[in-house]
Amino acid sequence: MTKNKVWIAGLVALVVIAMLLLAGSPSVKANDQPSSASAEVKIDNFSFGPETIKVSVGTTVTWTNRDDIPHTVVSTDGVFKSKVRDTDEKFSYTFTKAGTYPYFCSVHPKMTGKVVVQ
Ligand SMILES: [Cu+2]
Repeated sequence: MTKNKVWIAGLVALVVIAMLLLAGSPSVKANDQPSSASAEVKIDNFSFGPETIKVSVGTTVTWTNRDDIPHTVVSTDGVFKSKVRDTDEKFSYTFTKAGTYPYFCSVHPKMTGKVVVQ
């Protein structure tokens, strides 16, 4: 009987510890997650502004076409590619790896920009 009680007490302690760990893990995860950062690039007057933008890994960059002419946002290395964006239309891409991502507008290839992910 007494041995059984000790065993049960140990089991209960284990369950309590497991529950504490489980309860604690979401907040740990939330702290570890890179804040869902975002950055904006405006397309206006046939240019991307800012032309070079530096962001941290996990950042979602949103391009907004403020021009009255359709544009696209196309990665030079094929990492991302928007459809033709008309006035006030947006395109977003989340950068999950560090690196330099040059891009251009496929309608006007002289329009270029760069996203630097650190
Ligand atoms: Cu364009």
